[in-house]
Amino acid sequence: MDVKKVRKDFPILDQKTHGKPLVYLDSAATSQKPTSVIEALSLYYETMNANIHRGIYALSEEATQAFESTRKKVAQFIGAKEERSIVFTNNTTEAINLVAASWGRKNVKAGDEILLTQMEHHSNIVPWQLLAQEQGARLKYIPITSEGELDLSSLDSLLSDRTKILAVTHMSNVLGTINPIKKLIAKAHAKGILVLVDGAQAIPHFKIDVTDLDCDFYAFSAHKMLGPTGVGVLYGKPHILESIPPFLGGGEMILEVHEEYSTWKPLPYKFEAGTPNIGSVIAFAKAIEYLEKIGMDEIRAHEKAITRHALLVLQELEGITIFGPKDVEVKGGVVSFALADIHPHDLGQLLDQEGIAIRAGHHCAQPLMRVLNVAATARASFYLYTTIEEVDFLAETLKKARRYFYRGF
Ligand code: 7TS
Repeated sequence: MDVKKVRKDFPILDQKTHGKPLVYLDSAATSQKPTSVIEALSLYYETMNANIHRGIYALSEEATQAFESTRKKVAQFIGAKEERSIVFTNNTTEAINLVAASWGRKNVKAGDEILLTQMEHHSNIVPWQLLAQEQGARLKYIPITSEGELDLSSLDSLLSDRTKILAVTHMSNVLGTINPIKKLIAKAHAKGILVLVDGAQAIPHFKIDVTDLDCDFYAFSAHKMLGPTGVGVLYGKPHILESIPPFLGGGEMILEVHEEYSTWKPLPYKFEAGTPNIGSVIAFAKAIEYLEKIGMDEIRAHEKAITRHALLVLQELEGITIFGPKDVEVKGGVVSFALADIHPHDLGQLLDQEGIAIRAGHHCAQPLMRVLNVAATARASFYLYTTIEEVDFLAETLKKARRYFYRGF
């Protein structure tokens, strides 16, 4: 993979911020977009804009076809056997809310348990809390080790007779930990427990095959994998999706509406109420094409090299604490850290002055922050366009920041 060549496809990376070249180290929040995606979005509005699934004219047919061809591409990309198992949502958050509301209300009752982990994003906690409060169910959490990996020593008892679902992130957005999802799924299934995987941080960075994993649900967002904002995907096993009620009601998802009741369209349309984000779904196909052209294994190898280098140079800084695993075999391109007692927000601001964009805060993982015993962390996250030079510049600038805070120069 030629990073210099890749970077030419991302026009925003040429930009200056505060007069300095932009060093974008916040891809875990959202990735940048290649020209092919940006152009597809504007081409849609220039040449194809029409509502879908209803027009009988050519323009609408064309838009419908393009929209549905993205569904096919998504299914192929994640190894789903059937296109009807791919539901478009607005984002990962909505995909998880769909499962918690539609599957949850039907299957989770008073006294039942929902198993999460201590490293979940709020998107994979709050929907379950809403469900648990409504149904009188209980939330339990798989703890983490001091290295930031899941502590599976008590898994057998946590997967209890009352557990209905295990909802777990494939990769932590704070620690970078890549969880042993396949093993967790097998363990849960052996006890008849369903598994939802929050794949928001995984699918942009390495090859996923939902059929091989045998997960029941897999949720992710297009905007973290080179696609536009406003598009998410819920993969669900068709027989499970068939068995649960719609999430949102309205146009596009019905067969017939009577005064007192309605009937639903078949999958996946039952779960796609209202006009979707048509142009962005269509442009999302170009993001997948881009990832496939480079190759997910190449992307993973590049990010491993970048992360290994980042761990090496950051660990040399006096007073640094790095949260999460140090072994890139179980860690993606996310490095959270604290530098002495400098507040992460101050660090973020100082880095911004030098053109470096990192994230500082609780990263929508407040329960994890409590486990780590910090209010916030600074976080650098990488993608296929990140260079070794950028990581070196981050380390150098952090060194400067430390001097500035402690010696005033
Ligand atoms: N799950 C994980 C693991 C995430 O990292 C995020 C977003 C979400 C769910 C929610 O995705 P959304 O597209 O629905 O918003 N994570 C981050 C982040 O780390 N910084 O900003 C957003």
